[in-house]
Amino acid sequence: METQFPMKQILNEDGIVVNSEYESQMTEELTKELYVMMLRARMFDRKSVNLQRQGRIGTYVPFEGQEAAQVGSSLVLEEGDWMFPTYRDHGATLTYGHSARNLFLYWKGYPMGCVPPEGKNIFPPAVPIASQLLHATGAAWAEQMKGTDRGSIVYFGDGATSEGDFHEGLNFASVYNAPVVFFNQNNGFAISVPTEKQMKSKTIAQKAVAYDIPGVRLDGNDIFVVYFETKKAMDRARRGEGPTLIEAVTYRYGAHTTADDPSKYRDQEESKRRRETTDPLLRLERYLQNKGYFEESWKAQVEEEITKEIEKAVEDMEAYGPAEPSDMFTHVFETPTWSVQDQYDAFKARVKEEV
Ligand SMILES: Cc1ncc(C[n+]2csc(CCOP(=O)(O)OP(=O)(O)O)c2C)c(N)n1
Repeated sequence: METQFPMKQILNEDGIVVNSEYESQMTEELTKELYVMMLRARMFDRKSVNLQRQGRIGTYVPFEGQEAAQVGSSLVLEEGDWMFPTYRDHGATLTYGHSARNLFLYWKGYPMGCVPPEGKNIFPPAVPIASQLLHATGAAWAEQMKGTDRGSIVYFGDGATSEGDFHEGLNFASVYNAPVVFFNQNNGFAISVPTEKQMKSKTIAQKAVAYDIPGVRLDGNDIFVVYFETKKAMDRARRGEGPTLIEAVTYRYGAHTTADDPSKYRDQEESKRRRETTDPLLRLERYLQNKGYFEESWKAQVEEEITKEIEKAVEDMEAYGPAEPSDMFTHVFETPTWSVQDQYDAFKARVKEEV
């Protein structure tokens, strides 16, 4: 199966082009944009982890190591396309236009943190694993029925491919030829379970065969291959040729969330080695250097601008006081169902007991 679904790569770890298929489109402008967006995503992620450690936001889900997969795939979207992220995809949502302030507010417990800017079709992060594949398929199918050329991209992890919703989403999208890009980030783990303990399939891309749709396996730390192959899949969807399953092979360096300890289930030397060798940001920096596009002063200026943007977002987030815990009940339905009301009542009784 690995030979039928070989891992595509454009840029190797040393920042050298090993596949010239898209070289004419790899302009200095695009390369720098990809770099800036990846750097921004990384700085946002690191800031969020620090904010959580200082108790200024709640539990956070880091994505360091997955920047190329998230930024490269989201930068191909056009206004009106739909994005269905998980809890780990802030690099993608930020690149597509979500505000850093609202992303911080989400992790502070504010429902308004889920609200995207006007005109950006970004769904709230899906916490139930794989549920969003169905939403993405439905939205794409609706666009198809309306006769637009808009599509959906949906993000999910390797663990999500063992859920029923994954199979229902792919099957339905295949049958209805819905314009969806199923974008899998295979980061090697579903919390603490390594991919090889979770499934016997050698790749995730091969799962596309069962649904008679294209399956593509990519080096998810190579932003060029992610960008151009996602663009190809999205263009295909827009032309009415149906869904694609993309497997971006990547790695998360840190914990599953700030609430767990990766040293309990993973060799930390391995994470350290990978940071030094396969880091997506470093790889693009090497390419920029090889091309003579890179200057330290340019990087310093970009970092300064991003720092300002992030600090302003933190300041804006902190202007909001602590979130209201009852929001989790009052923002579910306009008129609560009996089960939500029951849970709310039990919550209120418990809080009273504890005060
Ligand atoms: C339906 C459902 N089952 C179980 C969980 C508990 N859970 C939270 S994260 C996670 C692992 C998900 O792994 P993966 O899909 O690979 O995504 P990753 O977190 O690695 O990005 C599980 C099982 C859940 N959130 N939803």
